[in-house]
Amino acid sequence: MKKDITGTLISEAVTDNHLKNISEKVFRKERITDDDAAALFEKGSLSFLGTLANYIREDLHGDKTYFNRNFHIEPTNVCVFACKFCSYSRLYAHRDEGWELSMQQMLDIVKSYDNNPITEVHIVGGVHPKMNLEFFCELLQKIKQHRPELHIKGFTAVELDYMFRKAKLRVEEGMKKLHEAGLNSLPGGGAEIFHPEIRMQICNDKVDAEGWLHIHETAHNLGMHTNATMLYGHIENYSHRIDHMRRLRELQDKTHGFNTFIPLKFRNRNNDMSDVRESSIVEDMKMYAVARIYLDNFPHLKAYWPMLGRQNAQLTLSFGVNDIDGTIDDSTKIYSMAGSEEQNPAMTTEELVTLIRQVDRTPVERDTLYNVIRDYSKTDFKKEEFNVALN
Ligand code: V47
Ligand code: SF4
Repeated sequence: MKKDITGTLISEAVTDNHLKNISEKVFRKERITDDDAAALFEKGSLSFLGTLANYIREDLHGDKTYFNRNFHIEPTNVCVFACKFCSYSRLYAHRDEGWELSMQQMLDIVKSYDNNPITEVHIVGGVHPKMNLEFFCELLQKIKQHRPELHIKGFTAVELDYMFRKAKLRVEEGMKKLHEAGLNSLPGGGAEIFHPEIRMQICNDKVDAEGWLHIHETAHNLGMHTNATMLYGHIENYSHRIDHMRRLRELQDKTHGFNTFIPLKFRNRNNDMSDVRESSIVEDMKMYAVARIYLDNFPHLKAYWPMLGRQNAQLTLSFGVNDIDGTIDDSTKIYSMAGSEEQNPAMTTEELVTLIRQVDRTPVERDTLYNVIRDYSKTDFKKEEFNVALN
């Protein structure tokens, strides 16, 4: 019923034939082409894109908006690479300005959550020349010995590529070792923009698109799930974004191993691209909406609230997003150092629930693999239980 009304309204309101065709494809649940995606970016109004993306989102998930309880460990910000957009890393030569956590310090962080019902630890950091595969296998084993049920989502394809090359192992061998040591899934970082025209200019010395995709495919073949990101809103154009999403959609057709796509808005403070203007909120919402429409085989679209800010994260829930990541804590520095308003990105479960309810969506706590931990639409939930002021 809802589909008919929305579909008819859209068809009547849109005068451009190409956009009209795209909307009809969406309501027929047909895949859109790269040309269609370009037309959406170039000609689609915000309200048109929002309507299509929200239609898909509600068809897949209704009002449900997922979050999880997680914490981050950032082992180091010392990095052998020098990505131009990165505000966070310090080169090895300047390691005295950075940090390096010892195995014990990282285990102490894990232990500090002993009485906390978190379900996931997210481990990601710079590429330190001395933190190798063996070190991380031992870390994973020790975390699992201490808390076997904790899901470990760790290491970008950039960190993994370097670790495996240093250990002189094929990706398949290295990944198997980490999986056996306790690694459950991979985060989506390091993807940036796959197209070489842009990748060469912003991060020419780290793993390329083919390497990134091969690492994720290998993880999928081992039965692991992974996420995918795209760093947008800098020097790339729409065709680069579409190329990036096309490569992801093709791999997903093959493996079905991706859980979530996470567009990451470029922030321009304290890095070598500070002269590049940040995208507007309108552009951000368009990005989320086109991603939701184009990536028809990705079950979830995530807005990472520490990067966007809380109110903008609320807005994304009308542009295709059905996940706003987790409670996190104040240990993640990658965005605060790049100029995000969230200098101490921590939200309690109560605050996350309130944030989602404020825009009339239903909060659902999930684990990393989207199994439901608690559905806040159920009758055991008392509204007064969570009524937290958010600023
Ligand atoms: O790959 C670095 C990005 C990523 C900047 O999988 C920047 O659940 C904007 O991938 N402006 C790492 N972005 C973080 C990441 C991530 C985050 C949250 C959840 C998940 C997940 C993954 O951060 C890097 C890079 O694309 N980044 N600097 C910057 N100045
Ligand atoms: Fe290193 Fe990652 Fe920063 Fe690039 S984005 S410099 S790989 S920490």
